[in-house]
Formats: sequence, C-alpha cells, structure tokens
Amino acid sequence: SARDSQIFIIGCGISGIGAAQKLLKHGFHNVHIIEATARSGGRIRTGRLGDNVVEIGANWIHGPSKENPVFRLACDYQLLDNESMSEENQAIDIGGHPLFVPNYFTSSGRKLGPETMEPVVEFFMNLLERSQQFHDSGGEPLPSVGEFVKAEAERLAPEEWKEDQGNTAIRMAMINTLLKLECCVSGTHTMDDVGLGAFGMYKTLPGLDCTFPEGYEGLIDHMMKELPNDIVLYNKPVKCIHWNYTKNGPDTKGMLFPIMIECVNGETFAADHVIVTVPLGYLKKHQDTLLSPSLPLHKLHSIQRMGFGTNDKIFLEFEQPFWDEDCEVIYLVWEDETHLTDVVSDVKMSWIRKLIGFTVLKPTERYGHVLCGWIAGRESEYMETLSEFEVLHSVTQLLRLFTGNPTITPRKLLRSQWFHDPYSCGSYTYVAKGCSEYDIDNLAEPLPLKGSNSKPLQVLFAGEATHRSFFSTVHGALLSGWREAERLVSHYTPASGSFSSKL
Ligand code: 6YU
Repeated sequence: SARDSQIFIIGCGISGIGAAQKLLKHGFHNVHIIEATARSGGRIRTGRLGDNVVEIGANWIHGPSKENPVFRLACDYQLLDNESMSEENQAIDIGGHPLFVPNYFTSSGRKLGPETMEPVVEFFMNLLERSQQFHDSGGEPLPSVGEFVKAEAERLAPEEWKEDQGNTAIRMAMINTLLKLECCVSGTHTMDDVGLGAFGMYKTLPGLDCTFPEGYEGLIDHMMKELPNDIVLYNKPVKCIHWNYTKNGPDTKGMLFPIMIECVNGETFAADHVIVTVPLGYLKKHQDTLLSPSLPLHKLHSIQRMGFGTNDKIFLEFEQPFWDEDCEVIYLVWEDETHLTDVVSDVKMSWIRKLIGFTVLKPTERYGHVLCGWIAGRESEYMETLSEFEVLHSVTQLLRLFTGNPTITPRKLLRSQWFHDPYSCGSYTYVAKGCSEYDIDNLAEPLPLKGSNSKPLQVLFAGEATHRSFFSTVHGALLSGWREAERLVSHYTPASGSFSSKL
C-alpha cells in the first residue's frame, strides 16, 4: 500500500520530529529520521550552568496563545507554569517586543534612570513599528531596516528631544544599543542587511513570551516518547541526497527507489521521499553537494539571498547581583558611540561592544544570580573562536567598566557557539535585503518541480527557514514539518477520499 512508502527525514530538530509525528499518525509506518549528531532537538538545546537549567538555543515560546502549536503542546505535556497558561497571559499582545523592567549602565560607570532612557526605547520601538508597515503598503524609501531607522532617528531626534538637549548624545548611544539588540532578535550581523520591505513578513501571535521552567528540551523529550524507539538513526551526517536516481542500491531487493541517501560514513538508504530539515546555514554551506542532481537555479538563488546569521548567548553566574531586585534586562550603553551604527570598527579588538547587555534569569529562587548576555553578528562569531577564559576575562573587564566596581567577578560562564556548530552554521533566518516571501516559497518548493515527468515529491523541504511568517521560531519550524508531512498525506489521499497511490 502507499503507506508502505519509505520516507526519510533529514534532521531531528522540532520540524523533523513534527513531520515524523504527523506521518505516523496518518498510517505511514516506514518513517525514519537521520540525524547528524548524537541528540535530538537541534537548535532547541537545554544546558546546565552549575545546577541551573539554561537555554543554549531557543529561549521563549513567542506568542504563547491557542494559535501557537508549541504552546498547545507544552500545555498538553504540562511543561509550563500556571501563570504562563493563564488566560490573562495569553491575551497580552506585545507585538514581539516584551517590555522587561530595565536597568541602564553606561561605559563611564553610571547607572541611568528610566527618565533618560525610556523615551529612547519608545522612540525606537516606534521606528521599528513603522519599519514593519512597508510590507503591506510597499514603497519603502530605503533598502534596509537599519538604514531607515538610522535616517529617521537622525531626522527626528533633534525635534523629539529638544527640551532636553543635554541628553541627546547618550540617547543616540542608546539607539546603538537598541540597534544591536535588534541584531540579536533578527539574528543578523547588522540591521543594514535586513530588508525593509519584507520586515513586516514576520508575524507575531498574542501572549506574553514564556519559558519552560525545566528547559525547552522537555518538549522534545515528550515528543520523542510518542515516536517509536528506533525511529532516529543518530550520528549519521547525510552527505548527499541522490534524487531521480535510477540505479538499484545494494539492499533494495530489486525494487527501484527514486532516492538514494548517502551518509558521510558510506552507508546508504533507499527512499521514496525525503524531507530535508537541515538549517538554512547548513544549506548555504553545502548547497553544491547536498543534492545530486544539484538544486534548480531559482532555489539556489533564494538560498543564497535569504539571510542566516548568528545570535549567541553568554551565561554568567554571580555571588551577588549588581542589578536592582526587580530588574529583568540590563542595557549597556557606550557613551562614546555617538555616531549611529550597529557594527564595531575592529572585530578582534572591540567585539565585546556588540554585547548589548543581559536578561536576568527569573525567578531568583530558582536560578540564583544568573545573567544571559546577548551578542550577534560577526562579533559573536569571533567570540566563539576565543577560549572560555578569554571570554570571561573580556566580560569581567566590561562589567567593571560599566558598574564602576573594580572587583566584580562572575563565578561561572557558559556561552553558545552556534556559528561553529557544523550542523547549524549560525542561529536562524532573517529576510535579507531584496528578499520576499517568494524566496521562502522557493526554499519550501519540493523536487522535482511541477511539470516534470519523474516521480513527484521526491525531496521536500521543511525547517524554520521555510515558514513564510514564523521563520526563525520554534513554532514556525514545527508548522513547516507538519506542512510537509501533510503534503505527502494529501498526495496519497485523492480528493474523492478513497485511498490509493497517485504514483
Ligand atoms: C523560538 C526563541 N531563540 C535562540 C538561539 C537559537 C535559536 N530560536 P534544527 O536546527 O533544530 O534541526 C535541524 C537538525 O538537522 C539538527 O538536529 C541538525 O543536527 C540536523 N542536521 C544538519 N545537517 C545534517 C546532515 N547533513 N545530516 C543529518 N542531520 C543534519 N525560537 O521560538 N524562541 O526564543 C528562540 C533562539 C540562540 C540558535 C533560537 C528561537 C529559533 C529556533 O531554535 C529554531 O527556529 C528551531 O529550533 C529550528 O528547528 P528546525 O527543526 O527547523 O531546525 C520583526 C521581526 C524579526 C524577525 N525575527 C524575530 C523573531 C525572533 C526569533 N527569536 C529567536 C530568539 C531566540 C532567543
């Protein structure tokens, strides 16, 4: 029967797991996941700093409300606390930018009050909101979000803050901090790389972003428990997917399969369909070799055009907090950065300037005094090459400068290295200058292309990067896995409802 078809999923992140889940539910039983590493979860990865649970990868459920499938699963598995599940929490709509209680520190060791900085945050959020509106209206005046925000800030700031000119310089410096923060949010080197016309493609859901008290990986563990034990073949990086394949493999008992999957270790697997869920960063790096015959040109071009950058975290544990008790985010503002820019002039010397500050892990009773530092772009990629000791040294110097306290010393440090992870090659997708939803559609388009005479739906594409409005998120990844599984299900389910193969 059609449900006997051999289906292989490449990658055991949430999109791959989601695809497997849906296929099995619809009666497909020859489903396997091939995973390069020894673990499932991919960019959902929970680690430990001492006794504390910390998220090396995905952090929040963005927009935890009924429409969000990750929220629904997390509720079903009882992985969230009561507050996160409350109706009030689900109803809060913050448009993707949670307003954490801030502390502001500057490079001369000053702690600034909210009266100086709050107007800047409001001013900046307004510019970001305006940046998102070009997607529906078109006619964007500049190619990138960065260029637009900087130009508008230069134009509007003198009027906006004319009553309080003494603070203009520090407020411009704060805009740089917020631009660098946006680099972390978008996962890009600079906001000058993020397309203005497409910025509004990303859609937010209602709900106040929440975390998993016991770690995001709990979600993966629960999903994996619902799959057969032996469904994942671990430690098998796929080297090449041969499609439109016409030779018999050694183990296919005379049957002709259109796909032959070749692993780095030489093992091969014959398949009817393969769902590729590797990150866009991996595709960019291996686009010439991962498929044979190679990808059609329009798909290749979209892979090259779409953005995939790095956002890293640096966790620090302290004996005592240097921040206020109610503080949820610490911003670092460089007083000498009066010129608007979100990149540093010398990556090796000054990479630490790209670290925008920290979120405070809450509740304190659970975590003690732990901060999560955020750094994006080439500066974060350089940070990854340094030893943990060198990173600790730089961060300690930074904290001493900004607090004016020459004795502050973090007790422990842990940082992510997403760019140098050979199977992620960065953190997540953004829509680069000149890109549109058509590029995402191109990424998601199955092979062979429509109109070809060969067997249909040989290679399908899922993963975070293939979701039109929720790219860069866990829920986008999950939905993309379900989407590709459903594509196969409906392929084998004729509209009449009777069940037979269309092959
Ligand atoms: C979210 C969040 N979050 C922080 C950081 C990161 C990410 N995301 P996977 O990579 O999981 O799986 C692929 C598998 O394939 C993997 O296991 C590989 O080993 C394997 N593989 C690769 N090559 C292979 C080969 N050759 N052979 C076999 N196997 C192979 N998302 O919802 N909330 O807080 C964050 C964050 C540091 C790194 C995140 C967050 C992104 C998610 O983690 C990510 O999308 C999914 O886990 C991907 O799942 P997958 O299955 O697709 O791939 C306005 C506007 C602007 C737009 N952006 C704003 C949105 C904000 C996004 N925020 C993210 C923020 C954080 C902090």
